[in-house]
Amino acid sequence: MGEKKTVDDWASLAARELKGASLDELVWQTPEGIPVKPLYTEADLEGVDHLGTLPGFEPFLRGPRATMYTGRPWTIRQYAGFSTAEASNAFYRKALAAGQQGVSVAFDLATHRGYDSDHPRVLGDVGKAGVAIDSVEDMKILFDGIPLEKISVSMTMNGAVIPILASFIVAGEEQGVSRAQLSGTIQNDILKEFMVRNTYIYPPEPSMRIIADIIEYTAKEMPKFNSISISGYHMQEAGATLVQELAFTLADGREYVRAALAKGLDVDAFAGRLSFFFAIGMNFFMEAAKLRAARLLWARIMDEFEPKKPQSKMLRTHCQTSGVSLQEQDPYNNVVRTAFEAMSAALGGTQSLHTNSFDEAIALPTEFSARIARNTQLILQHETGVTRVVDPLAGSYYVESLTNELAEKAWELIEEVEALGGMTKAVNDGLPKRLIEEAATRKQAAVDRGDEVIVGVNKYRLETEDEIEILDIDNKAVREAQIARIAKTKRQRDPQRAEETLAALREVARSGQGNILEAAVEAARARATLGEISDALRDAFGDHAAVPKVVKKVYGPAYEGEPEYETLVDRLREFSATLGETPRLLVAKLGQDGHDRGAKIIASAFGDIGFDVVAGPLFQTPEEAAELAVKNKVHVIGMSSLAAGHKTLAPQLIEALKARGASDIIVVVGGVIPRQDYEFLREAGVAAIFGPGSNVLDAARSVLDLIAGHRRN
Ligand code: DCA
Repeated sequence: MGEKKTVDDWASLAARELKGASLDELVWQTPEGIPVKPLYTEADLEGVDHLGTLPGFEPFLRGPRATMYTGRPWTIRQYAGFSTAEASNAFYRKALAAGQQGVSVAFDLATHRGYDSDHPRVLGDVGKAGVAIDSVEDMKILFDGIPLEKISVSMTMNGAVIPILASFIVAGEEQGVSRAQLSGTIQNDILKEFMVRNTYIYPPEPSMRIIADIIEYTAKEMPKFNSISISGYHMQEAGATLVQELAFTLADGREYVRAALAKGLDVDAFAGRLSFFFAIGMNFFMEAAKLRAARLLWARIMDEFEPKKPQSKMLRTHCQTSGVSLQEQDPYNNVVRTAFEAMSAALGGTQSLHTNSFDEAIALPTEFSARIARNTQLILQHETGVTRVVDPLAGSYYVESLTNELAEKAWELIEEVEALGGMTKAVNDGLPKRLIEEAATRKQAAVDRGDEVIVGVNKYRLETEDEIEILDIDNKAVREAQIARIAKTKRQRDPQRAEETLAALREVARSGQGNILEAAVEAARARATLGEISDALRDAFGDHAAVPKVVKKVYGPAYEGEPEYETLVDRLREFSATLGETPRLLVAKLGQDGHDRGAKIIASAFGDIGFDVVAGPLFQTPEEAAELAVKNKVHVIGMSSLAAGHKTLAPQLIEALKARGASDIIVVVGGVIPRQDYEFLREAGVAAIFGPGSNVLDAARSVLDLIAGHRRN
């Protein structure tokens, strides 16, 4: 073996291998600001004080259970919801028979935002990105034949959380399962909605009360139900670094604990049923380290509330592989991406996992793609041996060091939030949103420049892409069926009872006395609809309206001095001079789709390039967007669509412009648009389409060409 070598010996050997290049060039600066070195040794663990802890014991860094997957593997919980309750029910039953272990419901955007399917604002949204639920009747169909006393159900719902949870409780009751037997999780995490996902309804303060009421109700009545799923997932999807995801999620958690304590609850009565949800992206080791760091920090945060039960300090989490890491180009690559991400989640010690289907960058999964996604987990659990040892990465110099660095960096940010007065205040001030949007814009620039390689997108791109089969939902048929069922439910109910229970709910909301969920259960039982229950709360709380803000000078500076960027900026300047004004673009978000990462990046980058950008508010109808475009005399509307509403909404927008004599305004569409829909959109009058993976500079050049061409015609 010879004499023991030192790190200095290694450095000189490495320098020889590098033939004169500096070792520093091998250091990878991650978006988190963590310099990842080419080599980690024992020396990197000096002063790391979490080493030597054991799973099942505080601070749970090595896992919440002593035996972890050796005793019971994580739950395979695929997130799904399709058009109608009938279609979704059939899908869940098949999936459960094929190895899935828990249900996870995706609702459509109309439901998320508290609108019944017959509401005029949701024409393009019903049944599109999930299942439409309007009342207990739909909920009963959704779980028909699924034994709710055995199968745990997760529901991703935040805005309309009250009517959804109330309907679930009543559906269980009418299936013969008491609320005390119901197991599962409700997302119920509103702070991150204000930050990134935007499916809120009411302003922050009453929204926090709703959460506290749900925690109170479930603590008393539903001991097996997780009252909240405190989610960082959507932050990472919106572009957050892992440190931001970690810090803001845990800071949100702390805020919810405070809200529940303020209701007079004992911390041990509810803390064991708080759960978490993280994204797992492509940074393999760092993602696993993130979950370990999360458990460490949560135990530290919970210490402050002095719980007596160890479970109250235990972070249990669901994970989902990263949606934004999926690409439209060469889509089978996504199977590979998802498999690596799933492995990382398992190495990090997740309790439950969703693996994305490879076609999810463009549409809802087909039966085929859903099967591959589910099998990815089954193969991990049964064939790789990853479940045989608890926390197998423990002791790795690199992973332990990363765990420590992530924890330290996230703690600094958590302290920054504390200094602002906690997360509700920080969210109101806009700090988290701004930091995340800056990170997203920086990442886009890195991808556009090719600094960050995405196989099949900005490198190794195929010359021709094969078409893959995707699922298309007939939104009109779903809407008609839902409208018929709403009418039937209303015909069959006792109208007076529905009215009385809604009035009682309104009173509980207004007075601040009583529990909102408890009152809503009565209304749901009387067959008040989701829209009616949401409106009763709207009467008391009002609607939240966010003012769109756009990040400036992040994209541009990332391109400083690059000829292709400078050329475009010069071209725009010259063109503006001939045009006599700066080209103006309205970035429009139509329907109930609140995913605004793409819209924000476009607004920010186009602004830096030199366009005059009007950032439209969220949730506009096509008429409202057309009105805004005419008022601002824009040359182009860039409609961003990520929730499959484009085939309904784009033609309506073009019609609305026509009706205002503004057909000269060019309409382009960007976002998650399947290639199969391009022709339809072009025929409807859309001038250009920018699908997933579009380079922003290319898009800006095309938009400029379109305006110039338009002038000449
Ligand atoms: N030995 C003994 N018991 C175990 C072990 C083990 N090694 N591992 C798990 N268990 C038990 C748990 O204690 C739990 O029972 P309990 O509820 O009575 O405590 C049961 O098995 C289920 O395990 P758990 O780890 O809680 O897994 P899930 O029920 O799947 O819950 C959780 C995961 C993250 C807590 C939950 O909030 C969830 O399912 N979230 C999903 C959110 C979601 O789908 N979002 C979609 C976007």
